[in-house]
Amino acid sequence: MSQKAYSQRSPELFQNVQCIRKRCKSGGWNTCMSKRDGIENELMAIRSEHAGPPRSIYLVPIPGAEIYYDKHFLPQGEATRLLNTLLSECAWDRREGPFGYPVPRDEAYYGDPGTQYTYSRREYQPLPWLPDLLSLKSRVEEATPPTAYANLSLRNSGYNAVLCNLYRDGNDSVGLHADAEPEMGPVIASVSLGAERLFRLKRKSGTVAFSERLAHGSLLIMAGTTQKNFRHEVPKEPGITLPRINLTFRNIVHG
Ligand SMILES: O=C(O)CCC(=O)C(=O)O
Repeated sequence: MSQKAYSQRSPELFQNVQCIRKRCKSGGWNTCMSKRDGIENELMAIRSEHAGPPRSIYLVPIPGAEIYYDKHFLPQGEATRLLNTLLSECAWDRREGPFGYPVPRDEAYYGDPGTQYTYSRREYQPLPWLPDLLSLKSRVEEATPPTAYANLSLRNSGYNAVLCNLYRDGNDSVGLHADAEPEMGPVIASVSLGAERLFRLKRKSGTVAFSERLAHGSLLIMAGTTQKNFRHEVPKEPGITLPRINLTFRNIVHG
């Protein structure tokens, strides 16, 4: 784990590590092996004490797609706090679809300057990052498996924008589509908060390749040729009365 990650996860742990490193230096790191071993053991003990549950992200085996899923990405309490904050703080907007009807969900788009893009005749201009979205972005970047980039021979450039979707209840939805605009990178990370909704990935033939109720606090990553070979949707489920927020982190680069 990087120094930055330690300092964000636990300032107290970070201070401990810094303090041990100072002791290493003052005692002559290279000359005293047994002291060094002792310090390494101490560091390992602190690491395991603070590491929390092991990461549970896994690759879902779907030929032609590259989907990673972590059902427990955010602790439940934190996910609930984030849901409530974003429900009230995002600049939710119900926009018109290509045929002049409102799309069946609210949206808000945040990102770095220059990450504007057009989808389905709607132009998305980034609002400046909300602090909660920016810190979540770092954690999503850290959780994204390096293979998502390595398999595509791509440099890991992280994410620079997030599209927030609010499904107020089961009557809101998103129809079958692929996130394959030319300016959009092929690695897309999606955090779900609130009501569990069905997320379906379908082949071009229409057969369902993946169908999962995305859990409160979960992380799903689409990479590889997923957008090329598949489309995804969140269908209407009229029985659902509670809201769901989905945050899709993207990397937008204009050529
Ligand atoms: O809500 C979801 O899980 C999917 C959102 C989505 O497909 C999108 O933002 O393009």
